[in-house]
Amino acid sequence: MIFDSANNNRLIVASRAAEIIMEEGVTDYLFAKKKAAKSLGLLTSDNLPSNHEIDNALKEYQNIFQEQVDSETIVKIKKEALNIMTLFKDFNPHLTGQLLEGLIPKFPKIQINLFTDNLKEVEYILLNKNIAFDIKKLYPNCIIVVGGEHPTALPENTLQKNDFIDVIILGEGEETFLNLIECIDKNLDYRNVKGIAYKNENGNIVTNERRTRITNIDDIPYPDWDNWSINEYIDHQQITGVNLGRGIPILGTRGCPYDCTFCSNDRMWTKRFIMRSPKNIVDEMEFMKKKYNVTAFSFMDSTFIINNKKVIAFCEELIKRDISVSYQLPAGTRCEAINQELVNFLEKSGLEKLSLAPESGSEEIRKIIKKKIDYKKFIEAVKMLSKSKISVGCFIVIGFPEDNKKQFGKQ
Ligand code: B12
Ligand code: SF4
Repeated sequence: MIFDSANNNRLIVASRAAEIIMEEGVTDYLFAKKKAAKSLGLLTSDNLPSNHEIDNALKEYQNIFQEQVDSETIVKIKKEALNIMTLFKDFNPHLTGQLLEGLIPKFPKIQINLFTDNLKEVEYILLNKNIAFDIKKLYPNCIIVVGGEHPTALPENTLQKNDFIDVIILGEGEETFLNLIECIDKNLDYRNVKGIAYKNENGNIVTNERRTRITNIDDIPYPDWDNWSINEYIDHQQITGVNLGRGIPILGTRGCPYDCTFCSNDRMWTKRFIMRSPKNIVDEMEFMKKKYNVTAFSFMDSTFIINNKKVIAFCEELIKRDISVSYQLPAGTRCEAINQELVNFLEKSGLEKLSLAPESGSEEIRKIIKKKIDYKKFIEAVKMLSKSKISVGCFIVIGFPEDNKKQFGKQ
């Protein structure tokens, strides 16, 4: 990615040091620096800011505080600043170890900016908009392409809000993105490519016809980990779920047949649920084990357990091949297909953790959001899983528009 973490950390420390100087009347810059770095857990020689950086941070604070006079606002701003600092502290920019300048020459014709919109506006502005902005500044003629569930669900909104985005890939990226690049490479008009949205010369948003879903998903090549810093990815535990060792994400299925009201799943994948063949999934696991010594897999599926028989066939394949790996389903799965036989297979095949997603303890809310969960079945599934070695988690959403104190009581 693009951020230079050492530099960011220095600025965070400078900012905190400036606060310490203001709050505690400290005059010794070195003392303030060390105290700030220590309180943020960033105490290495690389992270200590220069006096000049602290002066700048102080000036920024003073500018803000001169304009905002009441103490309530000051407290609010400071809290916000701390939130931002925490965000930076937690954000680990050495994920791929590539700086913007180093990344661009590798892709001279087209630049890719990959993001999921976030509820937190501040994170959005800092981490996403700036990246696109920086790329455009360096390479004004580049084409910025985004994809993923958010822009697919809301292409107009995404293009309207983000001047720097040129093209959105709607839905699955494999065919559409390739087609787009081929067009650009041959100097053809890419605006005819199926499955994209873009802004035309009059500023109007055009959404092209969507491509049909890829059905032969066994034929999709494995992720190209050779072109990615896989060891850094593993070391920084970028995977979702609990730490089970050297872990990477994997996908066993695409889509979900349900239609919960709050979920953008159907816009992304339609309601068609497709599972890879057990052999194909385990082939990838074995390949990753042999090539990169990966021993733990996090399934990123929207809902892995839909078809009881197919999941059992996957477990059987994994047990038969005996490749000594563990796996987890942290993204939330349906409970309808879970029975004792399946739990036994899941446990035997190395499943360590699974999450269910009832979303609410209130039957009324579940009805409103069309969760379609049979509560009795759900409780049975939790009981069966709890008796096994598999640890089970549940996703609960707090704050559906219809939620109130009474509903919370049922959580
Ligand atoms: C893993 C995951 C996470 C992990 C990511 C960790 C990691 N290192 O990967 C964590 C836990 C951090 C996470 C956090 C959040 N997540 Co999440 N997450 C997922 C999950 C389960 C899997 C993503 C994935 O790998 N999918 C598999 C790949 C193959 O699919 P894909 O990403 O859609 O990519 C395909 C296409 O979209 C396209 N494509 C995608 N990007 C791009 C980019 C380009 C340039 C191109 C050309 C194509 C392209 O090509 C791909 C292949 O076809 C999805 C659900 C799902 N099954 O997709 C939710 C999901 C993406 N998350 C979601 C949400 C809401 C969040 C949070 C906002 C939750 C919260 N309230 O905090 C945060 C946001 C974090 C952030 N900063 O953006 C929603 C997004 C909804 C939306 N409309 O945007 C999803 C869809 C779940 C859901 N159904 O509600 N998430
Ligand atoms: S079950 Fe999960 S993935 Fe499927 S529609 Fe509901 S929330 Fe979305």
